[in-house]
Amino acid sequence: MTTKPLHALISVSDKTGVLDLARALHGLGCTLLSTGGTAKLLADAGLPVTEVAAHTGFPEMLDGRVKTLHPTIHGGLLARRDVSEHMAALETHGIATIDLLVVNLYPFEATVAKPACSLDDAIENIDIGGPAMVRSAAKNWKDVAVLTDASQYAEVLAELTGHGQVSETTRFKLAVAAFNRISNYDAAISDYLSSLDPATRDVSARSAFPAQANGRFVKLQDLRYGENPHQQAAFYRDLDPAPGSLVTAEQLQGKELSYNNIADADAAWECVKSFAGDAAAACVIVKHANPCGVALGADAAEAYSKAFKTDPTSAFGGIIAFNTELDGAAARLVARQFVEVLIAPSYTAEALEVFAAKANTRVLRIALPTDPAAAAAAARAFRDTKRVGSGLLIQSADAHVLDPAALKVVTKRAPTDAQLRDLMFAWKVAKYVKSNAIVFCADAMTMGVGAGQMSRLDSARIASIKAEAAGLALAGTAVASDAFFPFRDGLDVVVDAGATAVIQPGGSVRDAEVIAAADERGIAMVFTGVRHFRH
Ligand code: 93A
Repeated sequence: MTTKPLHALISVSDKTGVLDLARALHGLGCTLLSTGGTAKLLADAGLPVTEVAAHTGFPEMLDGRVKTLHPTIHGGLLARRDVSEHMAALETHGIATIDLLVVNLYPFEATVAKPACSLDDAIENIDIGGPAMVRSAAKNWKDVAVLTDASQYAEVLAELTGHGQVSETTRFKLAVAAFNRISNYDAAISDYLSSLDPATRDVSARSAFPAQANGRFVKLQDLRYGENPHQQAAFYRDLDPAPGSLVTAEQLQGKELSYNNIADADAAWECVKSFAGDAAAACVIVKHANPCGVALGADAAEAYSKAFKTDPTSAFGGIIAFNTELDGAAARLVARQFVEVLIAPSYTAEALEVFAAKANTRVLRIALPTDPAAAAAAARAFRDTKRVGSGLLIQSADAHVLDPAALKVVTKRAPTDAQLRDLMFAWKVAKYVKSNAIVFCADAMTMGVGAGQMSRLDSARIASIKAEAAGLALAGTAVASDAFFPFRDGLDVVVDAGATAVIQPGGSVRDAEVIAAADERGIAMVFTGVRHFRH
């Protein structure tokens, strides 16, 4: 790149900040070349600008489909300034170099995100000339600076103003960003088109699982190691993360997050978020991806105290999430135990002070979504993935929210209102417990959690053993089972332990046997018709 860009080509759909940029470039002595709409904007602002059509001697044609696809443009972008034959060829054909390219593309992603978008709209918003120029400029990064996003304008202008040129490092970074942008853009087009039935092309019947799955993620941070120290790892976010998701967290203090911290923090945060609107405060304590204590309370301190009581042994070194502001009183209680990660939507100054003394504790702040309906829609749209060998399993998220009206009472005894509340609470928790999940609850608090066993019977036994170890009496508790009881034995274990109400999906071939057992034992049982396996 010469000491300063002599020729800049600006062609942008999103005109944010472009006038200021063009003005500054003009002030630095750059000549300005532009496509129709952009040129008009600059000219109207009094800037001297040459239209690409005048520059190439070829009019924009085909409704703008051909604007910049011309050797005069691509020659000016692609010529290597250090290769004399390249420069001679430009000379022969009267082509001027283009040293700075500013392009953002037709808004394909935003267009197809609109529910009423037709296939024709989508197709017209596939930018061809823009990506072609971006690729040319990015390939020739040694000589050309390519800007593909308004967020890059300030840095580039600062370099040009300060040093008269864009540094090699910045040009390379810009080129990488440019190829990333093109790759994401093409992936969005590929996702969209391959979600259509080729015969009908009916945009209202797009498949959620396109013929090709293009994962697009942006690295948030490198991690010291993966699940184990001999594994390497990094943390990525979706290109367009859902509001209120873990990737939007701000770390206020503490050691670097580890791979397992992040996985557990996500489990805790997703679980605690599901209690929005259920009580003033909810607290979830997670260990090894499973909740080991969940409770609702009048305030954060009460919710935490109850959650901690479920399993004080496992809570050691846990990940603790609140769905409400953490105040000083709650912080002082939490600070009595060893906490790996603390998560809340906000903290009082007093709470932060308590943890400032515990410099290692990772404290995360995550803003709750401001629009719950939009957040629910984003949750439903979320695709859950799991690698298997050289394959990828993709499913829609388990975003099912149980409506109490959908419950089917299957026993002679119906649950009381208090039991119903506990059953609903237990069911919400069970969704976040690894299968086979058995969750005992009472008064909006987990009393025993059995997780991740190959046999439901063992999960039931473990839940009651843990309750006993924690000194919690299970008499009169409500129990959730994430999937149906295949035999009556599991039900007998939870009733023997003291449960008087059970919530489960139903659907076993032996439902009749299990219902008869529940009636025989005199408990209330409801079926949800929905299962919450979690592996
Ligand atoms: O229709 S195109 O694919 N054909 C082209 O030759 C072309 N050149 C630039 N679209 C093309 N562009 C795009 O036009 C740019 O990527 C930019 O998004 C847009 C700017 O047009 P205007 O300056 O007329 O608003």
